[in-house]
This record gives sequence, structure tokens and C-alpha cells, in this order.
Amino acid sequence: MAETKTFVTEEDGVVKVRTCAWSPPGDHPVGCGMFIHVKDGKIVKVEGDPDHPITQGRLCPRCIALDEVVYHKDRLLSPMVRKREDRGRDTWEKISWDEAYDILEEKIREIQKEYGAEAIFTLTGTGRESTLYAPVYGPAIMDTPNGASTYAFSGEACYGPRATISNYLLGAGVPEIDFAQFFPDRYDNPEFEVPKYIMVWGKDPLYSSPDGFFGHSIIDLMKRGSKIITVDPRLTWLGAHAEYHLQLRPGTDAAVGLGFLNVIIQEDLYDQEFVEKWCYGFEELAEACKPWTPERVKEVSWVEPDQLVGAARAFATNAPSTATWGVALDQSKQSTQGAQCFLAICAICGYLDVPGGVTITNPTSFIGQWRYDMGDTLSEGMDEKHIVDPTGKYALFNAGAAMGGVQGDTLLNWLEGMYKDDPSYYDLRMCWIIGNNPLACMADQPKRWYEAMKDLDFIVAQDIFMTPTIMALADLVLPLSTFAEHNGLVTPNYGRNQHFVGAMNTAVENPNTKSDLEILVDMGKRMRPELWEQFADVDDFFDQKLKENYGYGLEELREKSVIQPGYEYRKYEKGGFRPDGQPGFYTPTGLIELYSTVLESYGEKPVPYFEEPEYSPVSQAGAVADEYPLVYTTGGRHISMFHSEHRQIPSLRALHPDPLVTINPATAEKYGIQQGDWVRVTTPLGECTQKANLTNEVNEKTIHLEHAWWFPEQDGEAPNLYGVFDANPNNIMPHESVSVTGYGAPYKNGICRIERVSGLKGNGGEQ
Ligand SMILES: Nc1nc2c(c(=O)[nH]1)N[C@H]1C(S)=C(S)[C@@H](COP(=O)(O)OP(=O)(O)OC[C@H]3O[C@@H](n4cnc5c(=O)[nH]c(N)nc54)[C@H](O)[C@@H]3O)O[C@H]1N2
Ligand SMILES: Nc1nc2c(c(=O)[nH]1)N[C@H]1C(S)=C(S)[C@@H](COP(=O)(O)OP(=O)(O)OC[C@H]3O[C@@H](n4cnc5c(=O)[nH]c(N)nc54)[C@H](O)[C@@H]3O)O[C@H]1N2
Ligand code: SF4
Ligand SMILES: [Mo]
Repeated sequence: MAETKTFVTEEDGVVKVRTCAWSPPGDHPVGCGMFIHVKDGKIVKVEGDPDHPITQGRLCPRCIALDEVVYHKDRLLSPMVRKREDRGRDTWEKISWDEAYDILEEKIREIQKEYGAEAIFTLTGTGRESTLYAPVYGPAIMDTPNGASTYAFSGEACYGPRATISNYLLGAGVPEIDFAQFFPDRYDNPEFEVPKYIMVWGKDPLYSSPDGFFGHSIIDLMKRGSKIITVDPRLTWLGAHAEYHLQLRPGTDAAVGLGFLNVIIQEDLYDQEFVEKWCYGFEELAEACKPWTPERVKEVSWVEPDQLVGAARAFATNAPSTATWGVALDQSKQSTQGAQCFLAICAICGYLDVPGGVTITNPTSFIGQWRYDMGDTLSEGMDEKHIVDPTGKYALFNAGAAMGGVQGDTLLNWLEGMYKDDPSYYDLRMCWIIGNNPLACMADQPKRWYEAMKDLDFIVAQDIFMTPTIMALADLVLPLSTFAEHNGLVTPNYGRNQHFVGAMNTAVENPNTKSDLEILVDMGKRMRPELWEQFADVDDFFDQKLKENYGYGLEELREKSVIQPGYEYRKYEKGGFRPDGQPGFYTPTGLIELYSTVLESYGEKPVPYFEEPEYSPVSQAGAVADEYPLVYTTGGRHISMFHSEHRQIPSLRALHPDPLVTINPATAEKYGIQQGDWVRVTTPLGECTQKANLTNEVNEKTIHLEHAWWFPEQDGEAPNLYGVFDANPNNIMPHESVSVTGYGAPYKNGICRIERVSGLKGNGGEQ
């Protein structure tokens, strides 16, 4: 019925389908608007949608290369199976979907019967479309308590820490810059104000557009007068355009945060009325900050006092200003303390929930709601079998704070048999991988994860390409459709700060592939029809849930493409945050908790403090620090790749052919390293090799490594596995160097040494 739909138009034999992007191929729920041009059933061009209220026509190279992904020769286009003893060998056999579903159903039932459903766990990845639905696979298909949002991720080092601290300190979803994103008329909306300063802390949004924030919005605001403060060990593009650049030693965010707060408090620059009325524990916070003079901050973090003091004064005295925090705040053992400082700065300056400040909302995710609508889908007694550390560690994480799941470090310990003698222990037997490539990307100490997962009886995964993890470990693989090939929804910030719902519309058919949600509904009907028969198909599922939660259906959304909910400022004055409708915040004290009663009740200090990372020049002072004289950070995003994806896409790989280690030219000279040399980076825990990129972006004491590299052009079979362990910086970082809450791990800080080598192992280079 193309001609009856406004989102499908045709001109000169080319059909243009209006849609909002998500995944696969991978991305966060940004939902950028685009027109997919289709000729004779094939994508011929992708073009930005100028009428999309947020993205207004702009697209990154990854979306522009969509046709190269969809029609790539290595796309998985059929379910495939291989013998368990053939793991690591390319002996895949193509089978039909029915056969694949039969195998999967049989395996799940066999394991449920023989060992109990708890012997099955799922692994999921970052915010792909699957992330919305993956939490349901475990409990509502397989009746296992080890299946809701479990990551092979030390310290759940992405989003979980920030979401959790937002829950506990603010009683709200995740904060974001006010870029007029809730209003259809955007920057022209009379209620909106342009922020005077934007503080960008541990985030590089122009390249990452994370979670629902569109990076170019910062450029929009800069054009309208906003000035920039960056807190980053690298001089990013934004840093180079900033008034203040706080170039910190990786992993010292809490020290910088305490110093920043101290300037604001000592100089009385905070919003006293807001603090008195709406904040709890200001005196204790002030006391904790007092020792953090600019000189002490410099000693610990290397940040220049004039930059710290200047930035704190500028931020606090220019209302409204705003701030955004990135994954760097999750990727240190001190994620909680860094995040506490960040939220306290926004709060005491009076910038939360005001025009041009920081937006916060109640979580509104319909899918989240839907999980509760379904009721508790686990059978009786199953909850108690949820894997937790038997020594009682990570109680806050295990309370299911924001994300749920099995704590990642606990899971590896469990798989490795560390808790074998505890009465709560049982063997895990099966894993379902949904949107995750842990050996390349998420897992700390990936070789340990590889060895630990090898013992499982059965592993199934769904993806659009073969990955090192699937080649190494899976027995069954299900081919996914891309977002150009299925209907779906985009919900920014996974519902925690949702400024629109966007429609994802099928542009081309690929009948032998399925979306995550199709697989979920199909398998749900097979395994637990009592929960799933209520949905005729995927479209019916979306339609029912949209109507229940937002009052409009799928067709209306598809016609409009994007629906924004509007925004009410200062909801705390009007009861907008609390279920009882009273003014204030949904926290134990009803106020913003600068002193966190929740952290205190879980054995963490209630106010922020600084502690050295486990591997730092200070904590390892002496022989170890002498042997590893440099500090590293990792994982700054680049625009042509999303984590471990896109390495096989010709135009994108051409933009970024090799894994690059960024080194200051003076440091490189000291070690006899030249631009383009291969460099081995070694820590007390392991090594990896990347190509030298010499620039002043980093100071002489710091290097930056890229993450998630594997080489689809190399031998995929074990032991090489597409070279997944060669350039991988996760080899060099510790396992279980996390906080008492169970959140935060040092993916972005450690100490190392560097040396020139002649090449990468898998390329035949001698090391
Ligand atoms: N193109 C692309 N986009 C992506 C992704 C991708 O792989 N590719 N990944 C997605 C995912 S899952 C996420 S979580 C987001 C992340 O998006 P961002 O939060 O923007 O994360 P990064 O790009 O890692 O940038 C973090 C910044 O922190 C800096 N940094 C490093 N160490 C420290 C430190 O110790 N303290 C501070 N303050 N800063 C530090 C880095 O130099 C970098 O500039 O991006 C998402 N978007
Ligand atoms: N050293 C270091 N390591 C890091 C980071 C860092 O900064 N430094 N960042 C970390 C962060 S923040 C994160 S979130 C993790 C990310 O880690 P992961 O989420 O594991 O990312 P990928 O390795 O890209 O794996 C995702 C897989 O899912 C597939 N996929 C894409 N879209 C979909 C979809 O819609 N459905 C399904 N089922 N599959 C899909 C992709 O093809 C890919 O194979 O990496 C972490 N690893
Ligand atoms: S952020 Fe870039 S790659 Fe991601 S959906 Fe938007 S345009 Fe596409
Ligand atoms: Mo992430």
C-alpha cells in the first residue's frame, strides 16, 4: 500500500522510505531521520531527513554507508549450526529457521529439565535495538533469573553507573543537556533558553552521539552563543574550541570534581535558595570538598589551577549553563564518586530541570513498563537462584538498582569456578548472546572469558556478521535483519530521558533474516505461549504497547515519523517527580541527595571522595611505576565505526584502516617511535599492539588506545580468531578492580610502557 502512506513516496521509479535509524548495524538510540532510496527492491542511496526535528538532515558516514552493510558479501543470510567440538572452526552448515528454532527449543528444554533454567544465562551489549528487548529473553522465554541485562562487562562500565547514581541522588532518569529536544519548534520555543556554558565531561559527543543525544546539537548551541568547558585527558575538537580545557590524568575525575565544587562553595557561587530548599547534605558535601584546593587538585590530577578555578567560576556564575557526562565517568573504579560530583555541581548551581540547564525526567520507557505489565514472569523460587557474589559483595548492584542482570565480574568468577564450594553454586550450561561481541569489545581480560565460556554445553548468538566471539564459541547462529529491513521503534535514552519516539520503517525485504523482536516473539510463543499469544506479531506488539503507554498507535507514529512529548520545567516544584504527587524528588529524603543515604546503606561513603586507581603512578609508586611510566586511557570513539562493527565495510575502513595509539611526539621520540610504527603497549597484566599516531592531543605522560579492533580480513579460525586478541586493550586491564557498589571498572585508566615492534601478529608481522 505504498501510495497511501506519507512515509513512502515514489518518483521516477525510486521509492523513498522515511525512517529513523537505530540498529543493526550498531548504534545508540539516536533515531536520526533519513530517507532510504530504493530502486528495484535495492537500496541505492541514503539521505538525511531535513524535517526530522532533532537531526534536521544530518547523518554520519556509518548511515551513509548503509547499503554497503546490507549488501555485504559476508552478511549472515541463513541460520547456521556446527558441532560443539568444532567451535573455533569454520564448519558452519546452513539450516532453515524452523530447524534453528527446533534446535534452540530442544536445547532450552533439555537444560531446563536436567539442570534447571537457572543454568542458562544471556549476554547482551550496548544500546542497540536489542538492548530494549534483551532483558526479556531470559525470564520471559526461558524462565531463568540470569537473563535480564547481563553483560560480560567488568563493573557494568557503561551507563549502569550513571543511571544508578541518577536514580539514587535525583530519583530520576539520566540527565542530559537541554538542547530544546523535547519541543517540535526546537530552539525557537519561547520557553527555551540557550545555555551560556556547556560543560562536556568525559564525553566526545561529536563522534559518539550517545544514547539519544545528537552530538551536532552542541554545534547548534555554539552557533547560538554557548561556550564550552571540557574535562578530558585528550584535546578533542570541542576541547580545542573550549574556553576552559581541564586536561586531567585519566581516572582522577573525583579529585577534579571535588576541587570544582570547592571553588563554587568557598566563593559562595552556588544557588543558595535552591540548595536550602531542594538539597540534602550540603554541609557534609562542603566539608568533603574543603581539602581540595586548586593546588592539591593539580598535584593529583595534573589540571592547571587557572583552568579549574576559571571553569568553576564561569560555570557557576553564568546561568543558565548545562553539562553532559560521558562513559569516562563509568569507566573507572571511582565512577560513583565522579558521577556524584558531576550531579552535585549541576544541582548546587541550580541548573537541574530549568530552561537551558540539564533536563531530567521520570523514566517513560514503554518497554520497561511492559516488563512490569507482564508481571513477574519467573516461576516461584527462581528469583533466589539469581547469581550473586556469595561473599555478599556488590549488594547495591544486586539490589537491581537501575539495570538488573548478573554483575559482570561475578559472572566471570562464577564461570571460572571461584565459588564452586559455596552452597549457592551450580554449573552454568547455556548462553544466549544478543547484540554482544565480548571477546572483541566488552570483556575485560578477554582470553579469560574465552576459556571460561568454552566449557558451556550450548551457545546461540544472533548477528548480521560473523564475529570473533561467534566463531570462537557459538554452536548456532541466527541471521538478523538490519534496521532498513524491519519495522521498529526508537526510544532515546532507553526511556530514561526520552525526548521522542521515532518510527523505524521497512525499506527493503530480506525474508530469511529476522529482527531481535521477531525472534523474541517467535521463541516466546514456542516456549511460554501464555505470555506471548497476546501479540499477533511484532507490529501488533508495538501497536498495543504504544496505545497503552502513549495513547497513539503504530500507524499514527509511522505517519508522523517522530512524536515529541513536550517538556515541563521545574517539575520538582509541582510534584512531577514523585508518585505521591508532592513537590520534591523521588529519593528517601525527598530531596536531591548530595549526601546519599542509599550509598551509605550499602556500605559506600555517602559523600564523594578520591581514591587512586589500582594501577596508577601513585598507587604503584616504586618499582612497578618505574617499569610502567606512562598512563593510558582507551576507547575514544571514532565516527566511522561503532565498537567492533564496520571493520569489513570498505568506505568506513578506508576512513580508519588501523587501530591507532595516540602518543605525544616528544614521548614517541624518547622511545624511538615514528608516525605509523607499530607499538606494543605492555602493563603488568598483558599487552596489545597498535599503530602510532603522534599528536599533541595528549600530554607527554598519557597515551590513548583504541578499542574493539579485530580484522575480518584475517584468518577467522582459532587460535587467530580474526586477530581479536592482538590489538585489544582489554588484555591489559585488570579484572574486578571495581567499587564496593559493583559499578565502575578501569577501562579508561592504567599504567603502561611502550616499545616499537615490527607489526601485528596476525598480519605476519614479527613482534
Ligand atoms: N561512532 C561511535 N559512536 C559510539 C560508539 C562507538 O563505538 N562508535 N559507542 C557508543 C557507546 S556504547 C558509548 S558508551 C558512547 C560513549 O560516548 P562518549 O561518552 O562520548 O565516550 P568516548 O568517545 O569514549 O569519549 C569519552 C571521552 O572521555 C575521555 N576520557 C578518557 N579517559 C578519561 C578520564 O579518565 N576522565 C575523563 N573525564 N575523560 C576521559 C576520552 O579522551 C574521550 O574524549 O558512545 C556511543 N557512540
Ligand atoms: N578498552 C575499552 N573497551 C571498551 C570500551 C572502551 O571505551 N574501552 N567501551 C565499552 C563500552 S562503553 C561498551 S557499551 C562495550 C560495547 O560492547 P558490545 O556491545 O559487545 O559491542 P560490540 O563488540 O560491537 O558487539 C555488538 C554486536 O552486536 C551486533 N549488533 C548490532 N546491532 C545489533 C542489534 O540490534 N541486535 C543484535 N542482536 N545485535 C546487534 C554487532 O554486529 C556486534 O557484533 O564495549 C566496551 N569496551
Ligand atoms: S548517530 Fe550517525 S550513525 Fe548513528 S543513527 Fe545517527 S547518523 Fe546514523
Ligand atoms: Mo557504552
